[in-house]
Amino acid sequence: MIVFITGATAGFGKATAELFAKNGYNVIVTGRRKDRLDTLSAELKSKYKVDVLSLCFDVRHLSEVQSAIASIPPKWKKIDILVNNAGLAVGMGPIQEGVIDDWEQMIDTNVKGLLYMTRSIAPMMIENGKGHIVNIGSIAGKEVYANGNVYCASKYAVDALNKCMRIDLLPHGIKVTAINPGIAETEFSIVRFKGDAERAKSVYKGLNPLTAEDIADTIFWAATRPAHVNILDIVITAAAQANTTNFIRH
Ligand code: NDP
Ligand code: 8X3
Repeated sequence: MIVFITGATAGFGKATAELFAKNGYNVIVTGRRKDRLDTLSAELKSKYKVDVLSLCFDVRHLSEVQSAIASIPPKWKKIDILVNNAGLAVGMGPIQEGVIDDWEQMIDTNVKGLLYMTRSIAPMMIENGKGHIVNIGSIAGKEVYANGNVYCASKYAVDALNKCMRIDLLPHGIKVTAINPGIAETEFSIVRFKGDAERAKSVYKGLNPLTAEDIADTIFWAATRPAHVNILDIVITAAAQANTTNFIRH
C-alpha cells in the first residue's frame, strides 16, 4: 500500500507519515523543506523498514506539482491514499485590515494547492481502479470566527470541494473523506503569527489541545475501514473546545 502525504515536514502530515510507516505502508512524503524530508525519510526507512519516496515542492506552483508527479518512478504510481494536508493560516485580523499577500498564500496553498494535487493524482487512482483521498479541512470550514475571514473561507472551500469530489469520483470507486480538526498544537500558530512563539503559545494556554498524533490516528482509522465503508466527514476537537469560539481554560 502506498500513501502520499502533502505537508509531511511538520505537524499532522509528519505524524501521519510515521503512523502509516509504522503499520507497514510505503509513504511518499512531501513539503518545501528538503532537510526535514531527508531526515524523516531516513528515520522512517531505518525504524520501520518501509520504502519512502521524498518529493520536495511547493503545492502553490502548478509546474512544480506537475514535475514532482511526473518524476514518480513506476513502482510508486499505484497510490492508494492521498492525504491532502499541506496548508496554513497566515495572520489573523479584521477583513478591512487584511494583508493581501497573506490572503494569497492561504488561498493558493489551502485551495489551489489541494486542487492541483487532486487533479494530478485522481486520474492515476482512476487508472488503478481504486483510491482514497483524505482532505484535511478544519472546524474553521464548518463555522467562522472573528478575524478568521480568509482562512475560514479557504477551509469552507475545502469542505465544498470534499463533497463535490466525492460525487465526481463515486463512479470510479474512489473514496473521499474530510477530517476537520479543531485547535491542535503543531507549528500552525507559529506560522500564523509569523514566528511570534509567545503569541503562538497563548493560543493553547490553559487547555489541553489536540496533538498531531490525535489527527494522524483519525486519518489512519478513516483510511483503514473495510472496502465497503466510507467515512464522509469527521469534526474532531479537544474536549476543552465546543465550537470555534467556546473553550474552557484553566
Ligand atoms: P504545520 O505548520 O505543523 O504543518 C504544515 C505542513 O504544510 C508543513 O509540512 C508544511 O511544509 C506544509 N506546507 C505549508 N505550505 C506548503 C506549501 N506551499 N507547499 C507544500 N507544503 C506546504 O501545521 P498543521 O500540521 O497543524 O497543519 C496541517 C493542516 O491541518 C493544514 O491544512 C491546516 O490548515 C490544518 N488544520 C490545522 C489545525 C491546527 O490547529 N493545527 C486545525 C485544523 C486544521 P513546508 O513548510 O516544509 O512546505
Ligand atoms: C485551525 C483551527 O480554529 O485555529 O484550522 O482555525 S482554528
